[in-house]
Amino acid sequence: MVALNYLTAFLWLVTFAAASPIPDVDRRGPFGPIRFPQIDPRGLLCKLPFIRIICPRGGSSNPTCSTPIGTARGVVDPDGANRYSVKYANANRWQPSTVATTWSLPNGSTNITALPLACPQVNADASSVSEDCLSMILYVPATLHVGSNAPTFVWIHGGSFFVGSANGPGLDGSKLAIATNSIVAVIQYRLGALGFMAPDGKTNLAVGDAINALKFLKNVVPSFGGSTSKITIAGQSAGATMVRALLAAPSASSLFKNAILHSDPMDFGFLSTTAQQNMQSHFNTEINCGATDTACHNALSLSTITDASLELFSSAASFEPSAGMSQPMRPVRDGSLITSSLDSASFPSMSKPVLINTVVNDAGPAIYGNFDEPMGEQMFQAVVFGTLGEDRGDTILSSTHYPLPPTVNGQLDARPTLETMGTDQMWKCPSWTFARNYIQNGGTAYIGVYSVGATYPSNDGVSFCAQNGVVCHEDDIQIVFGTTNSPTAAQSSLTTEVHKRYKAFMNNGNPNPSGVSAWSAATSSNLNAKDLGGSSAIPIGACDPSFWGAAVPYDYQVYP
Ligand SMILES: *[C@@H]1O[C@H](CO)[C@@H](O)[C@H](O)[C@H]1NC(C)=O
Ligand SMILES: CC(=O)N[C@H]1CO[C@H](CO)[C@@H](O)[C@@H]1O
Repeated sequence: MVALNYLTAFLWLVTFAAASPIPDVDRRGPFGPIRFPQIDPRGLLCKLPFIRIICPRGGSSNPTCSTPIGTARGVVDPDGANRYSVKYANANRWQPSTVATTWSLPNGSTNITALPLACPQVNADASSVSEDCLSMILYVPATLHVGSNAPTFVWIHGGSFFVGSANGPGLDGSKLAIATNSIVAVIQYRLGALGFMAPDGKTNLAVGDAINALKFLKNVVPSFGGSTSKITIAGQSAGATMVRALLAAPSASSLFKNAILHSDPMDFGFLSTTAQQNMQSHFNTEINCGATDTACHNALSLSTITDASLELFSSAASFEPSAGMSQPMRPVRDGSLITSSLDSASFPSMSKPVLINTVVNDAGPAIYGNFDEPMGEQMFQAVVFGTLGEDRGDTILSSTHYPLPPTVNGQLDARPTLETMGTDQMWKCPSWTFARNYIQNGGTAYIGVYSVGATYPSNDGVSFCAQNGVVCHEDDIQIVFGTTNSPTAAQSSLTTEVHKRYKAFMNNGNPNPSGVSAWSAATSSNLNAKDLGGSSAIPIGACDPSFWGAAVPYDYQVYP
């Protein structure tokens, strides 16, 4: 039993905590290694002599823009767009944020070139974070002017609601902004316990931050040439879960028009209030402050809070199984901000067009990052049972969906099967189930699967992800942003295609501009999943409605 628990814990731990910067640092949680990246803002890179030349120098060409809340001052980004870092909201510790009413640089800075400091998180150098972190970076093509009515693409970074920032690798929005003739806004929000675990029981502070970012944008984008009625929200991994939370928040509905989800781990529903309270009391014990003792909360050092946050991140699944392993602190179905679960059990009527994307090997980093040796059948079964429990494990193992590969030279390696299963369970099948529910409730959904990617820095240590034809979790990010280093022809071509499609989608809710192949909307009889990077039909496999979500329930069905 001990061995099983250990495996359970192993499985998804590494998965998507690594949405941002390099290098990864190993930390040992109670259940095994957790890799969290260290912050390496481009600001630091710019200090390296050999990179300096491509960084903005300031002085020669500093764009300004007059907004209703003051003059924006920016720089020309190395990749060509005008770049403005700005604080969009203020918040006291564990209080709801409020939208900024004057244009100010992030964190009291006076340096227009500097990028925002990240929100406090584990393994970050004290000088690279600030609690005053509700900032965003705007990338604006120089050709836009008041009246252009350009769309805005709001990117919400991933990182398990625990790490990450607007400065993550590949997130320079300049090329995307220019290619789509849109404003790209890369936003930050509070992470971990600071964003989700107010000791007095307030929840969803980070979701409130994202809503305030949208309110801020709605107010200022016209000054930059943006249209208030063409705001698209997009995110990857936990960032896509945030997009899902915004789709479930009636108060956010008027703030955006379309949504794009990349690799949302939809197997996890929003937390129930009971789960939240259970985790909250654990956290309050950890910080040793009374629930409403504000003086005690404010006296806590940031490292005390991030340590307690890490403790909760690592242990939540052991005492609150519904929390799961990879993003235990996440949006809560609190009945006020988030009013529906947006899963098969509860779906209000939907109207916004959505793109729902995953990548071919979303589970690659989790499986191959944890198991670097071929895996025999016994271990395979132990992992399946450890991850899914007895009932679901039995159904999986007795189905025909997940055959083991043939033995080669006397050796079996079950990892490819496990990787397919993990991708199906956490990302692909629940995303497709979501799409079916979405369209049955009135919305329009397009499903995509990225079959060409660019290895994200956090996957560099996982050799599986470097293989030809493998697209690991996060490997779509640089394709979308057009920030792949030395792209291959296939990567360039997909980036060009995606930029065309996303531009059309942002403008009219349909990713089918002329000159690209048809991407049909999902219907209840055919999801029409589009191969992004190839032209294969994407097999439905175990995402058949009778299997995942029915014969084998998702976590959100096991723990409603
Ligand atoms: C402003 O920030 C940039 C980027 O981080 C840095 O290179 C530069 O030295 C800073 N300038 C000042 C005056 O601090
Ligand atoms: C320039 C500036 O005001 N930096 C501040 C950023 O935030 C940290 C902590 O919140 C302050 O200590 C810095 O002075």
